Amino acid sequence: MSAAANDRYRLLGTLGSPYSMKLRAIMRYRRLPHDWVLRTTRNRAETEDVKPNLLPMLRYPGERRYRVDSTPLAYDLEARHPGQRSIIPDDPGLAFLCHLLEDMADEWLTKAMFHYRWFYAADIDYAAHWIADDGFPDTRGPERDAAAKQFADRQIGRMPIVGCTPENAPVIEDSFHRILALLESRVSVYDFLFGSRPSLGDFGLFGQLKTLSTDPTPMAIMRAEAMKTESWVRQLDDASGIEGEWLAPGADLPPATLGLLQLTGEYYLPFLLANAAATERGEKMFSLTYAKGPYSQGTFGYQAKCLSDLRRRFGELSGKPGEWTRAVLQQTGCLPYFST
Ligand SMILES: N[C@@H](CCC(=O)N[C@@H](CS)C(=O)NCC(=O)O)C(=O)O
Repeated sequence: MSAAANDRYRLLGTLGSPYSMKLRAIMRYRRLPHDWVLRTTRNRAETEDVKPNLLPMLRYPGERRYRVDSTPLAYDLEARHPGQRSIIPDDPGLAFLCHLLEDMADEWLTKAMFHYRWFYAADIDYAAHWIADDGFPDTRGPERDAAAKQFADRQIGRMPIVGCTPENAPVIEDSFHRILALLESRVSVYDFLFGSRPSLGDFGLFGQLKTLSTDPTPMAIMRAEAMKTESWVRQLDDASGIEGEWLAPGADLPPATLGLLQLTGEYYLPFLLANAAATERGEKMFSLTYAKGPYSQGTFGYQAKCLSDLRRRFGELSGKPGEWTRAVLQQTGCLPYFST
């Protein structure tokens, strides 16, 4: 059938975009027929009007419009293809914790991705040229350098908006090392956060780590400290051959999963709370102090929504899964952020 038949998903993204890598890996694992298309200067006009203009963009079979935002897209794909290699655990308690870890990866680990990429000279040079090669395929020589520089300048200018400042660097780097150490003790071709099949939480971590395992500085850290995790990232990029099971409801969580939840309670949830409180007070900035040092950034509306969405999901739990989840959140220091 010709491409014009428009009978497959069309996924537009770039190879250096963590959320594009995340959604592509989800679609591969779920065996959803799709075409992966690099978004370049040649096809940019096709998506100029998409709002917000973020990558990845997904066009459904038979439709003309593109949709954005990997998390709601992942859930919508669940609704469209129920029972087909789902990435959401069946047990509501596990599904909630899976969502929490995905949110941490998307909104907190991404700070490590952005920080390493645009802070160190070697990474800036490498990433900017990589992105130019993928997005501006018709540039060569000095023109390619100019495209790379223009993109790097734009991204570096955005660093304070997402909290990637020199003052926040020790906190961001510390959390990256700790996430690696935790994953290293768990992951393999057959081992994931919630069983022997990958979940939305695994794919959230995967997206950020895919980029972090390619940019030179974090790649060197990963190879020195967590090479098995680097192997896992390569494996999860195409897990269409993996067949596994979820953990049984109420079973003990792997220590790495508990550790990641603990880290979420230590870093991510206090960050979300401080952001939401400052947003409510109409303040432009917020700050907090971690064991590794101070952290401050401008308030972010999207992340205020992340906290209310997490609380809504927790509030919807009831019965045994609700009690079990409450106990896990208590054990990992996350509960205070849900019991207001
Ligand atoms: N919450 C969104 C975030 C998407 C996002 O921030 N994408 C980045 C690339 S990884 C982007 O398009 N940034 C705007 C730009 O580069 O112009 C998702 O999960 O898809």
